[in-house]
Amino acid sequence: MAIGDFAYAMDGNRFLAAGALEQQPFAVVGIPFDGAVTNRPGARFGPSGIRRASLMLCDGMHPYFGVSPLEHLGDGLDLRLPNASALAQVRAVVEQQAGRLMAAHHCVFLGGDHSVTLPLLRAAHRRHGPLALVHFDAHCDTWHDHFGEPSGHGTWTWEAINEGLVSAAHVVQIGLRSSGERAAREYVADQGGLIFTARALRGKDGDQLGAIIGQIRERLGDRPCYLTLDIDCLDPAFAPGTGTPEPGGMTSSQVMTFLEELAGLNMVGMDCVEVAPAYDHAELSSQAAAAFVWTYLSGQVARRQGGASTPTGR
Ligand SMILES: [Mn+2]
Repeated sequence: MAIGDFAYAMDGNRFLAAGALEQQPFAVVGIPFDGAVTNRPGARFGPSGIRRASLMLCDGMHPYFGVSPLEHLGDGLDLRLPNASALAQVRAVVEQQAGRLMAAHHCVFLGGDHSVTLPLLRAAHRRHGPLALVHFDAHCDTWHDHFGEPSGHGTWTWEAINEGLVSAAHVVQIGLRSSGERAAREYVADQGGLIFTARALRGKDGDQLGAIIGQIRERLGDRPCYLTLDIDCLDPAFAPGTGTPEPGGMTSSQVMTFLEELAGLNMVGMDCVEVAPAYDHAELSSQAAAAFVWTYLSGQVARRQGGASTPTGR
């Protein structure tokens, strides 16, 4: 079997039971790769888990945005990745294939571990220039010594800033709480970006997040913005199915509030990473991921139709 002919999770399910890509403006694409994790592997099965969990969302209007993204969406199935452990080689293939898809569609990528975000940002940067970044995560991902290796799933934010893919002052990290030395934990803030730790979000939801959301909107403005959502931003009570769980995290409803209220930003793409179904219970993590992706897509469909600032639901 030649390199590039193999995919782990081509199980025939499609996100929201969407059809082929064809002329659809929006695309969901899987990246079944978990060769750069530091703890528990399994995120290569994230795309199939999230797709399976999305099936009951397929026939409904979004209750807040008043649209159904299914009519505007195709499923590009999974990227064809080399069956390799060489991270640079896998990333080069991801960047090339994702770049082609981004040229034709507004894409949401289903990881895979978080190392895939770096080539996705490289591809998005080539189209849009230096990006704003909204980054949900328990982890800062700004380490540059990855347990003795230069790169992994915990280094991509540092690499993206230092490659100039993202504008450091326009990086926003939400939900951070893992252990780590100060230089890594505070790196984004030290470079001029914004960090809202899980501790800073405790007890706040709905309107209580208004000041933070206003600060994010004001900072990011109309700059092209990429959204990356590590499912481990959620507390393990909401998302146990992930490789590197960190107790004390965000609730599903907090994340939903951010996704709804930030839908009016100039979003150019999203990924949802680190769902590892083997550690899940009752598909909680896959269900959360599917609902987050659906909400993002609904917000972007509404925005395209001119309605993200005046949703029809409540
Ligand atoms: Mn993480």
